Amino acid sequence: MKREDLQLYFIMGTSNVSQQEPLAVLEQALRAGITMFQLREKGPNALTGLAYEQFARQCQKRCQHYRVPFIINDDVDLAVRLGADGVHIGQDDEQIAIARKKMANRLLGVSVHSQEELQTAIDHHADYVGIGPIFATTSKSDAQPPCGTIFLQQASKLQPNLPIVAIGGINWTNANVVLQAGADGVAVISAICDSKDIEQTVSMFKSLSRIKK
Ligand code: TZP
Ligand code: MG
Repeated sequence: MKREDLQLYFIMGTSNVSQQEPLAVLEQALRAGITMFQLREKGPNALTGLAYEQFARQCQKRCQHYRVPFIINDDVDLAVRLGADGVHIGQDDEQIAIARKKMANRLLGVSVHSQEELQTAIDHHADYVGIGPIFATTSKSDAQPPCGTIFLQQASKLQPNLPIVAIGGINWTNANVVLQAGADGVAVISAICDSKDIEQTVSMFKSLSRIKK
């Protein structure tokens, strides 16, 4: 994968937005320059079945238009069926080995929280790993406590060739901390979903990552 694609990784599901149509939020984020998108449809009112699949296809179409990789959270079979660019799985989702096999040469991202999980992800040829929650987050109901940047720093030093994205409570005022700690980019939900000016928010994030380079 191109590690620059992790620069500003936007994650969204229909429950993350209330003021606007989810697709309108995605469209604005894409137009403003997000570099990767993950559909993460979770929560009590999450779309299921056909409605979920149709929504996923609409998101995919928009990502294709902007040539931004379209990633699906957890659902490896849907990712394969849609021909998504990749899937992102956690430690509780479909086992990494099975996901790797099903995704063939498409992207596989894995959330890791320890050296052991990091090594397992590498052994199974994950394309990138996600590390977090770095800061406190309200966007994931079962999130672990914030882990800070120590493990992120260790992982980026130990695995300089592995693309790493940091996640959890990241906004444009604290993003520098994780970029300095070695992340290739930031994955965000609320920073974009709750923004009153998505174009400006995206620009601010992107100017930070340019400073790092
Ligand atoms: N995984 C770890 S924290 C998190 C996920 C999906 C939520 C990130 O959302 P936010 O709003 O950017 O803190
Ligand atoms: Mg998961």
